[in-house]
Order: sequence, then structure tokens, then C-alpha cells
Amino acid sequence: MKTLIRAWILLALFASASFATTYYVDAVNGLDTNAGNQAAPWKTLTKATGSTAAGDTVYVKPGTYNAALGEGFPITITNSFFVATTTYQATIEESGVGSTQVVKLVGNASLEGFTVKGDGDDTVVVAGVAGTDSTLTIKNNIINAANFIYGLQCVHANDTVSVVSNTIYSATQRAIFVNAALASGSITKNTMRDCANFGVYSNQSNLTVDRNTIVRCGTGIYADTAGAGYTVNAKNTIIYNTGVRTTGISQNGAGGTLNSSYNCVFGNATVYDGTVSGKTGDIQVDPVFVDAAGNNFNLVRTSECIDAGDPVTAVDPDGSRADLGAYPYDHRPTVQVLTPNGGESLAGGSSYDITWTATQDAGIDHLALYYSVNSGTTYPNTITSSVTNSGTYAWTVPNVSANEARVRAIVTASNGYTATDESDADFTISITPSPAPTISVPATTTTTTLPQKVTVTGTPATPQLAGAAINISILSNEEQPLTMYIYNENVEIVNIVTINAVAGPNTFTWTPTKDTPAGIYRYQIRGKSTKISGKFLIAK
Ligand SMILES: [Ca+2]
Ligand SMILES: [Ca+2]
Ligand SMILES: [Ca+2]
Repeated sequence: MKTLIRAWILLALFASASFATTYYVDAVNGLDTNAGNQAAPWKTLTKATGSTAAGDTVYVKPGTYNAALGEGFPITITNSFFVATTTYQATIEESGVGSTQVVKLVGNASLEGFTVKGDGDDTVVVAGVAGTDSTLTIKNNIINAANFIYGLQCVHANDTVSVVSNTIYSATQRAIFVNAALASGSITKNTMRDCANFGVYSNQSNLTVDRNTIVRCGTGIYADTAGAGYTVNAKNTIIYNTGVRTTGISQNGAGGTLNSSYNCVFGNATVYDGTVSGKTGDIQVDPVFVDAAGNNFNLVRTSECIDAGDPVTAVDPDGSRADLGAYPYDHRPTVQVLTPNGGESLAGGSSYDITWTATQDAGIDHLALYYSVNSGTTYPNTITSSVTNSGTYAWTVPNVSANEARVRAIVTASNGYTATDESDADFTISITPSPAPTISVPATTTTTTLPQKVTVTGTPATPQLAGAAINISILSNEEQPLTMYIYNENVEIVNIVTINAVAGPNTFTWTPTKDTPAGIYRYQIRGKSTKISGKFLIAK
């Protein structure tokens, strides 16, 4: 019993110490009186923030989380991780409640995948809290900072903060304000646009600013590195301030370092201000966005920001050297198999049109097509190793039986990059049985292929006298070997005569001896497909 109790206590301790819980919130279908699990989600983030323990994760369904729903602001996420189940579709909206902030992250916490906005005041998202050294992640959010001074503000020294792939826009002053002596901060792949004074403002922190796109934000990156000697590494970032005043990259304060490398600064009145180190790989050219005015900051194919990043930076998703900015250009083509895409029933030996779409703005060189008979586990069978990008290939379906057939297309773009797609599901191929063979005989050969006949002309005169020659004449209609067998009454062969008959009259001759017994004898002449028999009498 003691052992059992001790085991129970240990289990309870272990559970409370080690097992984080997963909760769900659903503005549309949830209830705050629910248990907060997937089947019975809570309704509000406020309920979740007040119910979670350290290390818990809260998945948030699409919906609008506002005061009308019952939310209290700021939403304060403490030592837990809030993740939107559908990116950007869970909107946290502080409006009409007078809060100076919308979301606050406290302790080891994260905010991922949300749209966050409000009616304005100080800061949309605040990360950190005094007295607690924390690790914080702000990832994949849209932070609408209209009427707020700051989009994101990091407020506590000694925190480690990751700010990744967010879009932050329309702050009246700064998109990201690092207002603390961060132990380590990384601001990576974010888009900051239309913030009046600064994209990134670093106030005495250690910070890496990497692969961001900063557009129309006054000064792109500003670092006060004074005092203890902080280091800001700014690289692979596009700062594009066309039509806006001020500076690309700006340093202030005595001590510390602001390194700039592989940045593209374009359209600013001043490229560098203060003491900016390095500048390796920095360029000042128009990055050539797809549509800067329409906030599409993808790069066109000819942009000089493509493959211009720091060679030591991780490669882009297409495997190429890092691009500058938050939106790497993808050198790879796209391809999609349209037919067969699963569910078709094809007849072996028939012709079937394989169709696809394939694009790359550099052009498509060719495609190769293959098929699988094991649900796509392998594609060992080549349909064609090279076909132009016409969108259609007339395939002579192999005459095989396959219930798990799929087609794969591998497209090669003019730039050498490839992409692959397959049928989404299995199709079938059935064997078409071979038809009964038909043999046609050309009319001109008919006469020569007919069985030949041997015609016996003239029955030997009977009775024959033993010792006299017996002549048996036949008419053959072609050259052929003929054999005549002569049998006695006991069906014993008494003589064999072979001739090479000519076309026309031929004669067999047999001369019985005087000892040949009298009796009835039979002859049989065998030719090609022919037997002819007869009989004669030998008298004494
Ligand atoms: Ca407000
Ligand atoms: Ca690249
Ligand atoms: Ca597919």
C-alpha cells in the first residue's frame, strides 16, 4: 500500500511538472463554461489566458475576438503559446475599450498566426515584462498598427526575442521598437511598411535584423548602440523608401557597433547615417517589386536583389543563395498534372491525353512523364523523357493490369530548375484482350497451296502374269517424290518403288519374279497429302 501511494504521488508530481496541456478557443462555437478541449472549446481568449499553466498551448479558431465577445484588454498571454489554427483568420481586435495595448506577452510566451488590431493608442503587441528574463516568439502575424505609436515593442532587458515573418504596418512612429537591452533579438523576414518614423528602432540591444522588407518607413533601421557596447547586425534587408524622407541605415551613440552587409537601400535621402560598419555586399538599386504601391513586395525575375544575400545565410527554399528581403524569388517552375488525376479507368493499348500546366517566367524547357503502378511509391516507367510544354501528351496506355496507377510530370525550366507533380490519386488500367488472329491468303497463292493429287491412269491389266512387268501410270500436277507400296494378301509389303515424279504423266514399274505367289495384290501411292490405292491380280 505504501508503494502504491508513493507511485501515485510520483505520478502526480510528474504530470504536473512535465505535461503541458493543449486547449482550444473558438469564438463561433465555443463556450467559456466548456472544458477548453478540442471537442468543447472555450469562447474567449480571456478565459484561456486565465486558465492556462506554464507551457500550455492554446489553439485559436477563426473568428473575431473583441469586447463584444467578452474579451478584456490587453489580452495577456503568460508563459503559454497561442497559435491561430488558420493563419490570419483569428482576429484580435481592441476597439472601444480604451486599452493602450492589444496583446501583451509575459514570460516564455508566443503569438503565432493572428491578425491584431485596435482603435489605437500606444502599442499593438508588447513583449516582455519587468523582472522576468524570458524567451518570446512573435511569428506570422499581421499587426495593423493604424493609430498606434508602435506595432511591436520589446520592453524588457535580458529577454530573447524572435520576431519572424510578421507584417507590421501603419504605425504613427515605429513598426518595431526594441526598447530594452535584449540579450538576443532576431528580427527576420518581416515586412514593415508605412510607419511614419522607423522600421526597426533598436535602443541599446543586441539584435540581428535579417531578410526584412522595409518600405516607406522614414528611417529603415536605426540603432542606438551606446553605453555597454551593443551590436546590431543588419543584413539581407531591403529598405525602400521611395518618396519618403530620411535615412536607410542609421547609427547613434558612442560605443557598440552597427554592421551593415548585403542590404539594398534605395530611394532614401541618405543611405547611411552615423557610424555604420562593414557595408560588404550592400547595394543601392531599385529592388523592383512586383507592385510596391499595391504592397506586393515580391521580386521580379530581373531584380538585382535575387541571389544577392550573404553567402553564409541559409539558402532560399529553392536551394539558391539567399535573396534580399522577406520574399525570396523562387527560381523553380510550377507544374500540375491535370489528367489523369485519380479515379479514371483507362483501357490498355488505348490513347489517352495526359494534360498539365507548367509555368516559370523564365520559360519552360521541357517535361518528362512517368507512370507508377504502386500508388506512386516508385515511378520506374518512362512515358516520354522529353516533351514540349504544350499541355497535352497523347499517351499510348500500356496493356497492363494496374489498380494503383499514377502519372508523374517533372518539368525543367529554361533556368535549369525543376519541379514535380503527380496524379493526386490512383487510376486504373485494364488489359484489352488480343483479338482472334485473322489469316488472309493472297488470291495468287491459292493454286500453289492446294493439296496436290496423284491421278492413276489406266488400271493395270489383270490378271498379270508373274515375271511380266506391271506398269502403273499416274498423272502428277507438280514435281514431287512419290512412293508406291505393294502389299500381298497378308498386308505384308512385298516391294517399294520410289520415283521423283514430274508434273505430268509418270509410270511405276514392278516386275514380279516367277516365284511371286499368285494372288490379289494391293498398291498404295503416297505423295504430298495424297494416297491412292488400287489392286491387281497375279496369276500363274
Ligand atoms: Ca485602444
Ligand atoms: Ca535566391
Ligand atoms: Ca498533383
